[in-house]
Amino acid sequence: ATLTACGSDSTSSKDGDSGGAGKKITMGFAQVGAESGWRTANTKSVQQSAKAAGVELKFSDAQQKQENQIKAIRSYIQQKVDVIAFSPVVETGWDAVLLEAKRARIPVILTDRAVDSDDDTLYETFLGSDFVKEGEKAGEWLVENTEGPVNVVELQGTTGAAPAIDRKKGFEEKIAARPDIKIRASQSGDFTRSGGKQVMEAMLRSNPDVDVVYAHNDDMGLGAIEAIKAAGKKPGKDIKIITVDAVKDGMQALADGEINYIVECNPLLGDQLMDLAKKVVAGEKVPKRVVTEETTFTPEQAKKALPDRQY
Ligand code: GZL
Repeated sequence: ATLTACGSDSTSSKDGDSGGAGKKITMGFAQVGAESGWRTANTKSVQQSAKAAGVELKFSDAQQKQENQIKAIRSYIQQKVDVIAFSPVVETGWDAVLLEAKRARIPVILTDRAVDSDDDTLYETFLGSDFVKEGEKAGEWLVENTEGPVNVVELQGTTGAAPAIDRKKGFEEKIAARPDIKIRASQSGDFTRSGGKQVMEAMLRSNPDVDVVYAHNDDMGLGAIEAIKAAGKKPGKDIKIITVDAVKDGMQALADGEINYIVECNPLLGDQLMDLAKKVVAGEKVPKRVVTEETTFTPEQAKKALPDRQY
């Protein structure tokens, strides 16, 4: 019988089906961190799907530091895993380590976030959302649901991260249709609740007449709600809030009327990732880009969807 990474006989593999006669594959996954509800849900999805797919998973949390992700990828190369998957915390600075993986003949799958490398032979496929489209959906809602001058403050995601760059891009493209919608301040809250709260406190002091907050994720939007309440204003009423993700806490605030609109970003990438990994290891052709399905939510839709939300 073929020995698996843990040295046991693959036919007796304890974690689900090892895919018939196929060898049980080992995946090295370098996760960004645990900065948000979205990330927690994404981690759970990867771990549960690996178990269900009979994939041996080596997992690391980089605490949002690129050097930790690079270290983790290097260790997976040394351990000679069958496939490496990761969500690049920022877009730049990956070519060297991805070249090492290529030389070691270990295929790489990008999940969730993208790299800006010109050499797309450095990864087999990129599975994740279209962040520009997410920003466009947020901008479209604002254009269609406000009249007259609108002062916006923007809570950006992690500086240099694909979702932060692209959600800003898509939003700005759409609000260009309304010159009376102006972004008065824009700063990174690093995708965290505390970051969103701190930045919003400062923004409220310098922009007392702010009408709308556009937060690149629910967690920063929830932090902004705390700051808005502390300033004696009603979130969702005095100051409207648009966020991205649609994790449970965000959807609850939406149902409660403290957030006005959420653009969904689906973290449940695990099953698709394991399917792509098995194909890639088997040498099968896979699409270079797999875009995740996702929607948008109003308060009414959130009330209906909340009971069934998995995360
Ligand atoms: C988006 C993902 C972002 C989420 C944030 O796919 O990379 O990172 O929107 C998370 O909540 O921190």
